[in-house]
Amino acid sequence: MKNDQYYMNLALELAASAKGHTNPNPLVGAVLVKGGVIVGTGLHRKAGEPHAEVHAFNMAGEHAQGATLYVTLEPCSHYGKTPPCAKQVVESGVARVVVATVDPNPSVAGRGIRMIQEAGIEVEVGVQENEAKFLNKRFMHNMIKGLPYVRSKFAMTLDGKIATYSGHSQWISGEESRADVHELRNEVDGILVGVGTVIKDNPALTTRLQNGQKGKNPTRIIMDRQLRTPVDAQITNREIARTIIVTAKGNEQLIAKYEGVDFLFVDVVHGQLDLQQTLEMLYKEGITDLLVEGGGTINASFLRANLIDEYIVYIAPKVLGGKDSIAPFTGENVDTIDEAVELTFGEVEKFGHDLRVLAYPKKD
Ligand code: AOF
Ligand code: ZN
Repeated sequence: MKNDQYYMNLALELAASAKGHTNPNPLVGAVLVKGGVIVGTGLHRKAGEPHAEVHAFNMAGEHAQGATLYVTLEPCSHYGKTPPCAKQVVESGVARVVVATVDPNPSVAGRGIRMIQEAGIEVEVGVQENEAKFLNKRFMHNMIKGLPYVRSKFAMTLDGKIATYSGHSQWISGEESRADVHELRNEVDGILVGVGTVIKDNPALTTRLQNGQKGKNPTRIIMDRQLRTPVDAQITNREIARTIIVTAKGNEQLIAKYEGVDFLFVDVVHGQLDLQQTLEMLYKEGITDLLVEGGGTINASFLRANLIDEYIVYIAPKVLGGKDSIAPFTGENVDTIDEAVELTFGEVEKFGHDLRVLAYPKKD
C-alpha cells in the first residue's frame, strides 16, 4: 500500500497543472483512495469553476463511501462562487480526510477542518505541508499580506550586467530563456515597468507562446510619476490588454490625452511614487501576481522597500565588463555588505545555454 505522502504528492501534481489559470484562487488538487485504488481525482481549474474536491467526488460517485480524501488545501466552509466543500465532504461518507495545509482565507481559516471533525470524521493536517505552502505561495501571500506577490525578473551576464553603458541589451539571454519569460507572462496578472523602458524600447509587453498556443496577456502597469508615457506607445493599445498608469496625486487634470488607459494616483515620497500604496491599489484592482520587469531604478526601489517576494534571474554565459555597464539594481549606494538584502536560492534550471536561478528573501 502506498502511504499518505504518495497520494498527497499526486494531489499536489494535479493542482500544479493549473498554474496561472486559477488566480485569484489557489491551486488545489484532490485524490480519493479506497482500498489502495484511486477512485476519484480532481483539481481546481479556474476561479468560478468547481473546487478540486467536487471533481473528485463526481468521479468517485458511490465509491467515496469509506474512502480517504487527500486534499492539498483545507476544504472550504463558505458559500463563495461555489457551495462549501466541507459540507460535501461530510455528506459523501468518506472515512478519513488528509489535508496538506490550512486555508489562510479569513472566510475559511480552520472552519472547514472543524466542520468535518465535528461530523465525526478523522482529519489529519500537515502531510506535505511545506510543499503545499510553496505551491500556493502566491495565494498564501495574498491572503496574509493583502498584496500582490511580486516577482522581480531580469536577464544578466555572468558579471551581473543587464545592458551596456548606452543601454543596449538585445539580447543578453538566449531564445529558450526568452520563451520562458512568455510562459511567465502567461501565468501572472500584471507586468510592471518604469516609464523609462516605455520611452526607450516601446514594448508591447504581451504574451507570445511557442507552438502557436494562445496566451493570456497580463495587465500592463507603468510607473510614470510625471506622465511621460507617449500617447501612441504600444503599451497604451487597449485592444491588446489592459493598461494602468500609476502616477502622482495631483496629475488628475493631465490624463485626458490618454484613451482607454486606467490611472492610479499615489503619493510621492522622497521624489518617488509610493510603492506600498501602489501595490495595495493594484491588489484591489485584481492583480494578485505581479511581474516586475523594471530597469535598475524600479528594481532598486522595490528591493529597498522589501517588496520583492521572488527573484527570477536568467544568467547568460557572457562577460560584459565596462565600469559604466548597467546593473540590475541601481539606487542609492550603501556603505557595507551588511546592508545587502539576504536571500536563499531556490531552483536552478538550464534554458539553452543560460541558467535560470530562483531566489527568495530570507525569512527571519
Ligand atoms: C477548496 N477547494 O479547490 C479551492 C478552494 O469563490 P470560490 O467559491 O471559488 O471560493 C474561493 C476560495 O475558496 C479561495 O479563496 C480559497 O479560500 C478556497 N479555494 N477551496 O476547498 C478548492 N480552490
Ligand atoms: Zn471548496
